Amino acid sequence: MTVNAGRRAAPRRAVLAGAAGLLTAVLVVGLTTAAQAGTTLGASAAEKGRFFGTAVAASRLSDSAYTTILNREFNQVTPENEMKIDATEPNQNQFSYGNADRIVSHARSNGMQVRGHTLAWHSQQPGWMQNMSGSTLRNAMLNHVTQVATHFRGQVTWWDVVNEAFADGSGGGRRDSNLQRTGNDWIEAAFRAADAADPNAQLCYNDYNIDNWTDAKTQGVYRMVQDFTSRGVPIDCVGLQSHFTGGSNYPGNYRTTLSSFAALGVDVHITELDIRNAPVDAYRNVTNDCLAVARCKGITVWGIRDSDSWRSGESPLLFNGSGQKKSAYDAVLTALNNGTSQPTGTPTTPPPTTTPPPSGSCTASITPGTVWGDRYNTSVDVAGAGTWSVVVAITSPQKISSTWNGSPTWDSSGNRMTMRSNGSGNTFGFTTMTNGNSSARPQIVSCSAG
Ligand code: G2I
Repeated sequence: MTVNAGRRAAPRRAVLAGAAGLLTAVLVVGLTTAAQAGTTLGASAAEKGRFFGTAVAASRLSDSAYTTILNREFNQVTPENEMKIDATEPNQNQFSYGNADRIVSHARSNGMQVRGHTLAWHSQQPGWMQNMSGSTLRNAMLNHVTQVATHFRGQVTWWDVVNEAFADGSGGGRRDSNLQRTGNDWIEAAFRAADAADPNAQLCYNDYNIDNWTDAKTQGVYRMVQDFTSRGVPIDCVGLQSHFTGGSNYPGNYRTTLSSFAALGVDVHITELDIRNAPVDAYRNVTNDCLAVARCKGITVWGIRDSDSWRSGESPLLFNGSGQKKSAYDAVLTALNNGTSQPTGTPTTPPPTTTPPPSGSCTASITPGTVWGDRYNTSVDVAGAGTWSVVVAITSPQKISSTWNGSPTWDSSGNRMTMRSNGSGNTFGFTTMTNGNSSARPQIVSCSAG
């Protein structure tokens, strides 16, 4: 754990120093022309020690209406497609950085930080990579990570090292892909290669549908990050893409998800925010949730105007096609201006490796135990409270057959167990009979203190 924290201490200082610089600039402006402070998304976020960014397409940099908004409102950019594998290595070992370099250059000359997106992904692979497998693919992937992270060394603040590696659905496991088939350690191998190529970049895992804390996919990513931080795999941050649509709405427990990841000792970023029809409430809630979590360092929207969006038909962004601010823009800016400040003036104090959970709640994390043919063990560690009750959901027809170090009660379906502390410490465990379903795994529903 401390290996991880120590390794990332220097880049973290660099990021905060950058934010502090922005803050200083904003404060100086504020002293001279007070009306300027907090009147744009980027300036207001910087006052709170955070970034507010957008995805940028190189093809739009020649559109002055676009760059006017970009330069005025945002202090962070993510190239929307230009750093993907098919763009940067279209032929094996022939690297192509023109469009990505144009975005980086624009960003840096306008004081914006850059998020690199993305070094390793099952999608947008060039044809030569799609046809590879095994150690040939593993080596090609690692070479790609090394080459690209080296090219942008010193220019990219954060890298989405690995993107979208977990499966949707109930299992909480990895997505099948050619990369996954090279071995389960492909993700940590990519992080180690990125770390070696650019030790000062902040290294992130990025995914969608990891917004709802009780979803199996969220829990699966959480367990991976927990495993990485405990073993010293170099990871600094988790990106929640947060593409909210009718089928994947803003969840009421979003803040719990942010704070739970943060409690693992990583920063959290909202990396690709867009919301169908741009409802004011959801945009406000997302902003407030980020501001409520000290390690939520910033928000990136996935495009500037609705017409720039990958799903423009849903009008999910903060500016309309004419570049005018929408109601959601006002809601976000107001939330930013009213929000919690980050201690940007003291950037050298490292943040704690665990963040206290919100009062009245606690954090429960699952560690898988021994698996037999017909049953398996699970243990749960509770942090943030001395006395607690944890609700665990089981997937029928699985059934919990025995428990230890806690006092269980059951709901009428038998699929939910509430485990209360009984003075035996902060770790409890149980055995689950698979009853024919060997893939489902228990999920934490909630953790309440007291
Ligand atoms: O799908 C939305 C996002 C989900 N998370 C990862 C992001 O990287 C992803 O972004 C989208 C871009 O917004 C799209 O612009 O990723 C798509 C696939 O990479 C992008 O679409 C691609 C089209 O598939 C290509 O046909 C097209 O040439 O955009 C390219 C450039 O317009």
